Amino acid sequence: MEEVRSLERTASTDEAMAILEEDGAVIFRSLVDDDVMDRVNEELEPYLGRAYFGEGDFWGRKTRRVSSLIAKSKTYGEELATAPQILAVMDRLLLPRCERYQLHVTQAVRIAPGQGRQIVHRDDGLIPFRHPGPQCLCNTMWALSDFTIDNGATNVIPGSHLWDDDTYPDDNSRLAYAVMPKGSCLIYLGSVFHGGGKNVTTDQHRTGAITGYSLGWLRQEENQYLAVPPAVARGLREDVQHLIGYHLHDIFLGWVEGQDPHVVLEDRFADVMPASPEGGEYVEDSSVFKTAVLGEPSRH
Ligand SMILES: O=C(O)CCC(=O)C(=O)O
Ligand SMILES: [Fe+2]
Repeated sequence: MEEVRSLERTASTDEAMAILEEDGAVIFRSLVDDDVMDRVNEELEPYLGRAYFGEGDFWGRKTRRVSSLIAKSKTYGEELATAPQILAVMDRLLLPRCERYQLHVTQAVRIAPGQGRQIVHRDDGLIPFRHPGPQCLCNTMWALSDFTIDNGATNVIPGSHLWDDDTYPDDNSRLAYAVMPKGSCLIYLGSVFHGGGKNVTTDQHRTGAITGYSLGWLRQEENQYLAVPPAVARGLREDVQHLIGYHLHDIFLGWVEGQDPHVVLEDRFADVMPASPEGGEYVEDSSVFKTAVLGEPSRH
C-alpha cells in the first residue's frame, strides 16, 4: 500500500515544499522527541479520556475529539503549534497572500478500534473559493501515537489538491497512508482530499492533533478568542498569543479600541481604553491609529 512521502526532521523547507507541490501532503518524521509528545499526551489525557464518541459518519461514531488545545496544553502551543520547521513551510505557503497567518483550528482526534474510514474531503471546503485556486489554509496532523495502516493513519489522495471543483475521488483514486511514528507531523494542504483512516485493530487507539493555519485576513475555523479568552491567553508565551490572533493583521484588521488587540493581554489595557471610566494616559509607543486621543473622557 502506498504511503505519504516523508522526510527526516533535518530536511529543508525546499524539500518539503517540492513534495507538497506535487502531492499536496508530506510528513516530517519524528519532528519532536518522545518526551515532548509524552508531555502533550499527559496534558490532554484528562480531556481525551473523558471525551464522548462523535455523532455521524464524518465525526466518527468511534472517534473522540477535543478542541481548544492551546488552552488545554501549554506544551502543545509552545512545541507543536509553533514548531519552527512547520512555520517555515507556512511562511512559504501563506505569506505570499497575507501579512501574517494565524492558527486556524486545533483538534485532537482519537480513533478507537472499529472506527471505519472517514469520508475523504477537503478542509478548505468551508471557504467559498474555487479550485484550483490560491492556498488559503493548510492543516497539519501531529502523531500523538504511532500512525499505522491498521490503526487509522490519515488517508490522503496525492495530487488531488490540483483538481477542479467538478472532480471527485472514486474507488479507483490513488490512496496514500500517512504512516508515521509518534512525534511526526503530516502537513496537508487545505485543498487535498484526505480523511481519517479505518482502525481494524482490536486494541490500539490512534491519536493525532490537527493543527491548522490560515491567511490572517480569513475567519478562523475554530474561534480562538472564545477558545482561548484573554484570561487564559495572558498566561501564554507571546508568540503563541500572536499566532492565535492577539495581533493586528497589517495595520487595521482586528483592532480593539483602535489598538493592536494584544493590548487586552497587557497591564496598560486600562490606560489605552478611551472608554475606561478612569480615563487614561496617552500612550506614545502605540504603533497604530487611535480612534481617540486618550485623556479626559469627552462629555459631549
Ligand atoms: O483523523 C484524521 O486522520 C483526519 C481527520 C480529518 O481530516 C478531519 O476531521 O477533518
Ligand atoms: Fe479533514
